[in-house]
Amino acid sequence: MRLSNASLDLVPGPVRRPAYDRAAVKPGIIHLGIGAFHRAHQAIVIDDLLATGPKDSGKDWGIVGASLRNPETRDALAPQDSLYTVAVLSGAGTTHRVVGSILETVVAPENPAHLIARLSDPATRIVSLTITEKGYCHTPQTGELNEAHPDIVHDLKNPDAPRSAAGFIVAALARRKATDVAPFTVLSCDNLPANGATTAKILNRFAALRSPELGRWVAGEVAYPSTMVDRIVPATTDADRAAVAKALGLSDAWPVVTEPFTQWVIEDNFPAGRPDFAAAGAQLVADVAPFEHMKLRLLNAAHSALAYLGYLAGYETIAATMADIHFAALARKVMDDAATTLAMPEGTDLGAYIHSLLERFSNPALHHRTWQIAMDGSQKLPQRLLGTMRDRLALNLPIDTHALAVAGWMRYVTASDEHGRKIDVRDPIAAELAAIARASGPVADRLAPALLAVSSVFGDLGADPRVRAAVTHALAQLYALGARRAVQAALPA
Ligand code: CS2
Repeated sequence: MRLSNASLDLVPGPVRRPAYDRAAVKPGIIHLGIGAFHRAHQAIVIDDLLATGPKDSGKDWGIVGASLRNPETRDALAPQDSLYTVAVLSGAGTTHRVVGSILETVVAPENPAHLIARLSDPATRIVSLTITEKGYCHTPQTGELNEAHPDIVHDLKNPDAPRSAAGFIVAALARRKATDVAPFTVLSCDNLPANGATTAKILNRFAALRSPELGRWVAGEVAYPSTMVDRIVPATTDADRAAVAKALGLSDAWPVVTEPFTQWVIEDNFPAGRPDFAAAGAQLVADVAPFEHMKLRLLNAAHSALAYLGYLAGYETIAATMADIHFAALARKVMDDAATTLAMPEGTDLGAYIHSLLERFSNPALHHRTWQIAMDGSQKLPQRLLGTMRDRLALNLPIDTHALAVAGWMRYVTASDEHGRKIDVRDPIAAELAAIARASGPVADRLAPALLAVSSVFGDLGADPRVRAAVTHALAQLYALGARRAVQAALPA
C-alpha cells in the first residue's frame, strides 16, 4: 500500500507523522525547485511549526512546490497527497518521519500560465528557491545576469511562457504590479555568495530588460533576504526507497535521506510577512554574510575538494574518501586555510565548527557520491575555492592546497579518469571545458593556463602568475602521481 492521507494511520508508532489538520493549512509559500534538499530542510521547518509551534503559527504558510523542469517529483508525490518520508541516517541508526507541509506540486513547463497565476495570488507572500547555482542563469564570477543565456533570451521574448525562475518570478511581479498587489518576498536558499543580494541583482536586471518602469518597481519594492542553508542530502537511491518501505510498512515513491544536522540562518527582512521561523529552530539575524562565507568556504569548499580528488582516486562516496587519512587531512587543511580569511562575529568557534564538519563528512550511513558533488563545478568554484585564494594572496599566504583542489577540478573536467575511463561530467559548460582539454592534451603546462583563462569561472584571478604557478604545479603532480599519491605527497600524515 502507498503512503497517503488514507494510509497515514497505518504508519507505525515510532514514526512521527503530521499531527495537525492538513486540510486547514493554506498555501503561503511557493517553492521553485522542489528537490530533495528543500524537502529535507525548509519543508521540515514549516512542518515543525505546524506540529509544535505556537497555535496556528504555520497554518497560512503551507508550501506549494514547483518543478521548473521535469514532472518526476509531482508524479511521485501526487498519489501520496504530497506526503513523503524523511529518513535521518547516522552511525547510531535511522529515524523516520512523515512530512505534511507541502500541499501540492505543480510542473511549470506543463502549464506556465498556471504557475504565474499561483505566484500572482495575493496569498503567496514568499517565493523561495532551491534551483541550484546554474538555475540563476548568471555569470558565477561576477554574479550578473547572463543576458546571452538561452533561457533568458527565450523568456524576454516570451514573458508569459517563461522557462527560467527569473522569467516566472518577474512575470508574476509584473502581474502583481498591474493589479496593485504587493510583491512577495524572494527567498533564495541556494549556496550562492550573498544569495539575497545576488538574486536581487539578477532579477532586477531581468525586470529592467522587460521594461525600465518594471525594473524600477521591482528594484524598489521587492525584498530579497539572504540565507545560509545547511543539511547534507544525498540523492535518494532505490536502496533508500526499499529501506523506507520496510520501516514504514508502506511504499513511498520519493522519500529523502539526510543527516541529523540541520541549520538555517535567515536575514530578517520580510515586508510581506513570514512564518515564525525561529519557533521552529531557524536563526533570524540582521546579517547573514559571515555565516554564508563560513559555510561556503569551509563545508562546500572541502566538499568540492574531496569530490574531485576523491573521485579521481577511485572513492565513490565522501565517507569513503574521508576514511583515507590523507584526504581527511586535505579536508581539514582546505578549511583551516579558509578560516584565516573569515571575519566571524565574536564567540564563533571555528575550530569546533571544522571539527563537526569533519565528523559529518565521515557519517558512514550517508552514501553521498563524490560524483554528485562534482557536478556544476564551473558554477561552484568561485564562491567555494577562488574567493579564499584571492583573500589569501592579498594576505601573502600560500595557496597550494586550494590550488590542488582547483587542479582536481581541471583533471576531472577532462572527462577521462586515471584509467582512461570516461567521466560523466555534468556542467553547463562541460562541452567548452572538454574542448579545451582536447586541444591542450594531458599536459599540465598547457591545460592549466587554458582552463584558467575561462573568465566566467576565474575572472582576473586566472592571470595571476602565483595562481598559474600553483595550479600548474598541482596539475602536473596529479598527472605524474595520480590523485591518491598526489594528495598523500601534499598532506603527509
Ligand atoms: C554539496 C552541497 O552538492 C554539493 O555541492 O557541497 O549540496 C552540500 O551537501 C550542502 O550545501 C550541505 O549543506
